[in-house]
Amino acid sequence: MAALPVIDIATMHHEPHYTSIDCGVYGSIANNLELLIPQCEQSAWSANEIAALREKMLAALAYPNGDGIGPQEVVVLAGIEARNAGVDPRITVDAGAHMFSAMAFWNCNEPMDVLISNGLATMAFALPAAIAAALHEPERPVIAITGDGGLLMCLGELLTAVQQRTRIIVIVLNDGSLSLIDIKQQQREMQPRGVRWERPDFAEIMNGFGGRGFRVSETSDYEKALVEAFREPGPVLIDVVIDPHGYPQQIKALRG
Ligand SMILES: Cc1ncc(C[n+]2csc(CCOP(=O)(O)OP(=O)(O)O)c2C)c(N)n1
Repeated sequence: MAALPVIDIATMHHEPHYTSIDCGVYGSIANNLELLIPQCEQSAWSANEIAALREKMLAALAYPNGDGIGPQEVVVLAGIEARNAGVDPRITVDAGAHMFSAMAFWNCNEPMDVLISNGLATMAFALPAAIAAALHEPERPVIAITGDGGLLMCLGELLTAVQQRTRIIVIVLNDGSLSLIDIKQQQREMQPRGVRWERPDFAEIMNGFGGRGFRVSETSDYEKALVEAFREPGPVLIDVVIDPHGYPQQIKALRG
């Protein structure tokens, strides 16, 4: 890790566990930044250097091709089909191995275009956050990107989404596992314990709640489901049976 001074800029002082702070600036972030920025030197980084670094990071995070649909493909195709449909969805992202592809490969333009529980990183965030975002701005579609474990923790909220007629698309990356924890167990050479199950059929569950559910395991079916989903006014769920084999490599690239 690089030995660099850490400046903590936050609304409130809270000692983070992942670093030690050399200097803290607390209070209104906007006001404090306004005061600080004029005192800072221009960054020595050029726009080209930043772009090259970004490309390098994305290439390192690329999800390796396998037998089925991978998480990177899930995220990238959702972006392409949104553009084809002429919409600019907000996304919400859950906690788990799927979040790395969501955060790396979704392009956004404005603050609040992507909502994630950062730091606390709680599971079962993406679906309720998507409902709240859709109620806040009903015309703008919201995509909730979640793992099957996170969705199982808040399944009843699918009914809330139906009752409230929210314009949300829940994309569940269904791998029948708490992959992030499963991988940590494997890294420690432990037996898999309490982290795997038969992949549930979330499309059936969504249909049972009165929403629209699709279950896909082929790229072409996923694309068709996305086209339908962006046409729907009410909530849709796309249950994507994914190939999780590349998660360990991706996590290694990110966390070392
Ligand atoms: C409420 C809560 N419980 C436990 C955790 C610890 N945790 C982080 S990721 C994860 C597994 C997530 O599994 P899943 O939703 O299936 O996503 P995947 O890792 O398979 O992509 C767990 C248990 C957490 N972040 N939040």
